[in-house]
Amino acid sequence: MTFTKLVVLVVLAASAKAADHDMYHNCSRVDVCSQNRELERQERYQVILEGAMFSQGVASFRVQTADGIEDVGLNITAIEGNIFRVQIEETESSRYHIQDVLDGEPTIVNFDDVQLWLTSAEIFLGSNRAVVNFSPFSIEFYVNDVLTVVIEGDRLTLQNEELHTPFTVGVSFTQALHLYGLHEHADYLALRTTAPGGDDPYRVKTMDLTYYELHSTMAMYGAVPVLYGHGINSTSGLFLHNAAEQWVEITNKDVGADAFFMVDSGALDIFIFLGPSTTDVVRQYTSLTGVAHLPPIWTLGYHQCRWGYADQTDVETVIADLDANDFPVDVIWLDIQHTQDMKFFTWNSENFSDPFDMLANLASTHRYLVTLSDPHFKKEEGYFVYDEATANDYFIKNPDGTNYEDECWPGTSSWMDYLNPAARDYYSSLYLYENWNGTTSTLGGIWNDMNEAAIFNEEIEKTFPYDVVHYGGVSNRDIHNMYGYLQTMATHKGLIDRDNGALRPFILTRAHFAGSQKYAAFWTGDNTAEFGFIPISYSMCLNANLLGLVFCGADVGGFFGEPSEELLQRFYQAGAWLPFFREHSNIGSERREPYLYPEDVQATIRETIKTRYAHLPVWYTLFYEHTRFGDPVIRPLFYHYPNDVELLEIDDQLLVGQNILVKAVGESEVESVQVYFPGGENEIWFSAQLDGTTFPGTGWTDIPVTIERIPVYYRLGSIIPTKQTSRPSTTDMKDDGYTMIVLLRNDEMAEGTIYNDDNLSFEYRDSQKYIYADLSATDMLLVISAIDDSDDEEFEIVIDDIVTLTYNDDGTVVKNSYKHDVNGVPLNQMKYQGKEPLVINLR
Ligand code: NBV
Repeated sequence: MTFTKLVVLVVLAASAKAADHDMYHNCSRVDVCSQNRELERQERYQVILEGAMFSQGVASFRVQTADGIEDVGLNITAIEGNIFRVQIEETESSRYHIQDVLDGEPTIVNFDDVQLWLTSAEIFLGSNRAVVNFSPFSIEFYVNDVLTVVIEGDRLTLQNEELHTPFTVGVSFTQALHLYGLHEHADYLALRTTAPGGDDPYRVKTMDLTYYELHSTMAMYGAVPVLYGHGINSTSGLFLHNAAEQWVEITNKDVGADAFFMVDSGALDIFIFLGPSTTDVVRQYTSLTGVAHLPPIWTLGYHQCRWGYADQTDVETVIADLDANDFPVDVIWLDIQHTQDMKFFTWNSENFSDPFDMLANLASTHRYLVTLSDPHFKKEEGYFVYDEATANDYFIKNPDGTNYEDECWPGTSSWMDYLNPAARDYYSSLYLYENWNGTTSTLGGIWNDMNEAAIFNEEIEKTFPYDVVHYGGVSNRDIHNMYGYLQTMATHKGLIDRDNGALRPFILTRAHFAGSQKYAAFWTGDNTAEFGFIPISYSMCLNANLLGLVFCGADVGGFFGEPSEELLQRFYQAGAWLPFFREHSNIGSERREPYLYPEDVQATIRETIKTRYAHLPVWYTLFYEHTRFGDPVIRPLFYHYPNDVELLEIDDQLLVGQNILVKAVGESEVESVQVYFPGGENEIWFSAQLDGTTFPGTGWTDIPVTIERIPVYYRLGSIIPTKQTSRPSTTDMKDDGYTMIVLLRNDEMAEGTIYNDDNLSFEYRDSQKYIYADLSATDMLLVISAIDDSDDEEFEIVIDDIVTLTYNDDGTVVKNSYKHDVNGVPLNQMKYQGKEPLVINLR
C-alpha cells in the first residue's frame, strides 16, 4: 500500500467524527495563551508628556513602564475614511512588520485639531476624536462624543525577544451588544463569552482542523484578526495588522464587550474603524485590505466537484450525465489525483494522458475545469519543480538552514517559501501555458488546498512548527497566518500573466487571511454530512462577508460522511444562496452527482440549481457593487436592520444584497420553520414563488416547508433582475433577455440596480466597459438609467418580461406579467444600451 493510500484510509476511516482534542492544543498548552489568560489588570505603562509630538495626521508619544526602564513609542495616525491607526512598539524593537496585506499604503489625513493637556491629549478627526490618557494609560475613541472603543493600557504587555515578540492588549467596545468577526471558526455569528473554566478563547491561526466541530473556538483554515462591535446606535471595529497566532478572550457584558488579544509575535498595529454604521465599518475595513475583483461569471454557476474524478472519461461522463439530466453546470473539478504521484504541475500519464483533448471537450460544452494545486512539493530529484526550487533556494528552512521537510500527499516534501519574492515569481511562472504542459484557458481556475500549511505530522498540530524560517530569516511565528495568502497572491499573478492580463482569474483557497479577497474565493473546508453543518455554513459565510471575504461557500452535501437524500437536498437549497456553490465529497464516500438519485430528489436539486442560475444577474450585480464599494454580497439581518435587538444573533438566515431573504433549513423532517421577517410592519416580504403570499416585517413567523424548497422572499420596493430561460451553462445564457420582478405598493416606487459586461475580462475595470444602471418602477412605468459614464457601447440590457406584484393595503396582491409595452411593442425590442434612459410604459 502506498503511503498516500494509507494516509487516506487512516484519515477517512477514523470513526470518531470529532476533532482530536489531544492533538490540537488548547489554551493551556500554548504559551502565549496559558501565560497571559489570567493576566491581572494593572498599570504597567504611562505616557510621558514631554515626549508628545504632532505632525499632520500623526501623533507620537513616548510611553514608559512605571519603573521608567522600558521605552516604548506610541503612534496614532488618522487615516482617510474615519479610521485611526495605533502602533505601539519598543524603541529598540525586533518586531516584524508584515508586508503585502494592505491594498496600498493607507492615506493619512490631517487631524482637525489637537489639544494637549497635562493628563491627556485629544486628537480630533471629523466628528470623532481619540483621547490618549497618560496615567493610567488608555486610548479612548469617541464617535460623535460617545465613548465607543477603548484600547486598555492595563492589559498591555510587550515582550521583545529575538524572533519572538509576544504582546497582549485589551480592547473594549463600550457600546456593543455583540461582537462579530475573528474569522474563521465554526461558531455562531455573534461571538460568545469565553472565560477561564469555560470555552477557550477564540484561537486565530491557520490550521487544518480535521473533523471540525460545531460551535467551537478552535482554530481553522482561515485567520482574520478583525472584530466589529455592534450596538444600537453605532458599529465600530478593529483590524490587528499582524499575522501571528492569536488567542482572543471575549467577555460580553450587559452593555459593552471586551476583547483581550494574546498575540504570539509581531507588531502591535491596530486600525480602529469608527463607523458609525455597519456599512461604514465594512467599507473602512475593505478600503484598507482591498476588495475582490469581479469573478468571471462562470464561477457564479454550479460547480461539480469530487475528490475522486479519476480520469478523463470520468470528467466527460459526469458532464454528459449532468447535461442529459438537465442540471445546469459550469465547472468540473479535479482533486489531487490528476497529478502524477502528487507532483503538482504534472498530469497523471495514465488517467489524464491527453489533457488538451479533455479541455477541448469541456470547452465545446462551454464548461471549465479547476484543478488542485498545493504548496508542498515532492522531494524527488528529477521532479522539475523540486529541482528548480532547490537549486534556487526557494523552500522554507529549518532553523539550522536546511530545507524543512515533512510528510504530505507525495510523501516527504518541502514547502515553497512564498515570502520570498523570487520564489513567488517562480511559482507564478509555473502556471504559464508554456510551463505547465497540457493546459489551456479552459482550465479556468486553481484550487489552493492544504495551504495553512497542512502537514501530515500530528506532533506539530499538522501545521508548520513555530520555528521554521522563511525568506530573510523571518520566523514562522511572525507570518504563519499569511502563508496561504502569499500562495494565492502568487497563483493569482500566475493566472493573470498566463493570459497576459486579459482574463479574470479564479482561485479557491482553503487558508485565508485579511485581504485574501483580492486574490481568491474560499470555502469552509472539510465539513460533515450532518444537518448542523448547513446553518453553520451561513454563519461562517456571513461573518466572512462582513470581513471582505465575499466569495464564500461550503461543500454541498458535506465532505465527510454520507448525506441522506433529505440532507443532500437541504444542502443544495442552502448552498445555492451562498456566493460560491459547489458540491464536493471525499474519496471514501459514495458518488453523489445529482443524477444518481431518484427522480423526486433530482427534481428538487434541478429546481434549486435553476433557481441559482435565474438569479445570476442579482449575484453578478452584487459582486460588481462589492468591487466598487466594498460591501458584502450576503449580509446578516442586522446589516440592514441595525436597531432591531431581536435579530442580532440570527445566523441561519441571510440577505442576498438587500432584497432577498433566505432561511436555511438545517433540521431533519421539519414541517415548518421559524422565519424572522425584519423591518417592521411596512416592510413586506413576498414569497419568491410569486404566489402572492406576503409577510410583514414583524418578526418570527412559523412557515410551513416541504422538501421541495426552503423559504426565500423578495422585499417590497425592490426590483429583482433575473434570467428565466433555462440553459446548460452561464455561457449559454449570455444573450438571454431579463425578467424583471417588480415588488410594489400602489403609488410607491420600486428600485434596483443592474450590471452587465463581457463576463470574463478586466475591461470593466481597465476601460470602463460595462453597464451599471438604476432600475426604478411604478406599477406602469419601468425606467432604466445609467448610474455613471461607463463606456458601455458593446452591451445592452434586453428585457423579455416584466412581472409586477402589487401589494394593496388590505394585504391582497395583484400580479401582472408584461411582454409588450402600452403600444404593443415587444419589450425585447426596446433595448437599453447605456447612455440614454430606457422608459417602458406599460399603461
Ligand atoms: O485533496 C483532498 C482533500 C480535498 O478534497 C478537500 O476538499 C480539502 O479540504 N484535501 C482537503 C486533503 C485531505 C483531506 C482529508
